[in-house]
Amino acid sequence: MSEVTRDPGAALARLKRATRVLVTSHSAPDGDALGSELGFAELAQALGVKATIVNHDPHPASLAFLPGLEAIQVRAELPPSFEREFDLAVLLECPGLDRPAFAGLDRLPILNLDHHMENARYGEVNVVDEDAPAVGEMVLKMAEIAGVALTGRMATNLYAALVTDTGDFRYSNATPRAFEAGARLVAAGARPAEIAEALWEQNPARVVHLMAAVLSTLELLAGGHLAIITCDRAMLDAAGAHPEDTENLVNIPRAIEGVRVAVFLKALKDGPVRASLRSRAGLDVQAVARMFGGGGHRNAAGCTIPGTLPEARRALLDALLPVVESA
Ligand SMILES: [Mn+2]
Repeated sequence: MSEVTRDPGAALARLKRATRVLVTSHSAPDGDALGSELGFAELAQALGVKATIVNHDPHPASLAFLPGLEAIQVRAELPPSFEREFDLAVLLECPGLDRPAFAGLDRLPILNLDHHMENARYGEVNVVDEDAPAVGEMVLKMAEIAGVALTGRMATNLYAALVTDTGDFRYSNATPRAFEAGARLVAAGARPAEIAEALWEQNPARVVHLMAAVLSTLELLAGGHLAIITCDRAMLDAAGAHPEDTENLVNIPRAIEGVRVAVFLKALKDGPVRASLRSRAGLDVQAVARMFGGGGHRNAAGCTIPGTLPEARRALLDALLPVVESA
């Protein structure tokens, strides 16, 4: 029997019935994934529930300032004894059970907390709110319902989740609800100027070298409405960069005048190819990502396409060009 609701109180009730929780999020974690995990883990501890964060992939350099990050376990597989160690798995920001990239998670009861439209409601308790600007905002609501006073660390982590998912309150999910949550987090000790500087103005030099190489691949198609950039293994190696350093590169072509859709193709092996899609209001790239088994939001989506880089590029363009041209 599974429960489906939008009420963060249901997540709180389920958390309180657990004693030791495994907290995780999607592979290649972003600001909402990591900020929500850290905020959630601290909330759990405040409620007397032991929380351990386990992720498949390391954090991007821009998020290294998040307080408590060093306690996150990064591992290729779940610990061998996880079924005995934990009595609940908490999946944050995961539309599908496969997103954390860990086999066997379903051997634990699952609390699914997410805001993606296509969430598959795979948990015992599923709290999915498509109107939440970030999962971090849902965790904030849980803390407020629980009456747990926010620490400066929690406020910082949840604020980072909120500003990364709303693009510093610039995207269409920057609703009154997002600003209200931001105000409460700032009142609780989050420092917007310091967080913005850490997030956007502390790039390691290798990231900027990688940016230069990736931007040199820029192509404009469909009369300048579609922009594509590409990253392959050689570029990554030449810059001394890491796979997670490609986070956010897609936002550069998205900012070109006249561009309706921006695509970032990442081919680090012979295949498959990871595609990140960004669009301007009115154009739904999630629908295109879904054609390849991916998902996301209307204006920010991703998918994995089989084949070599030229093959994946062709397949994606065949799906995307009609959408761009009809806009
Ligand atoms: Mn999110």
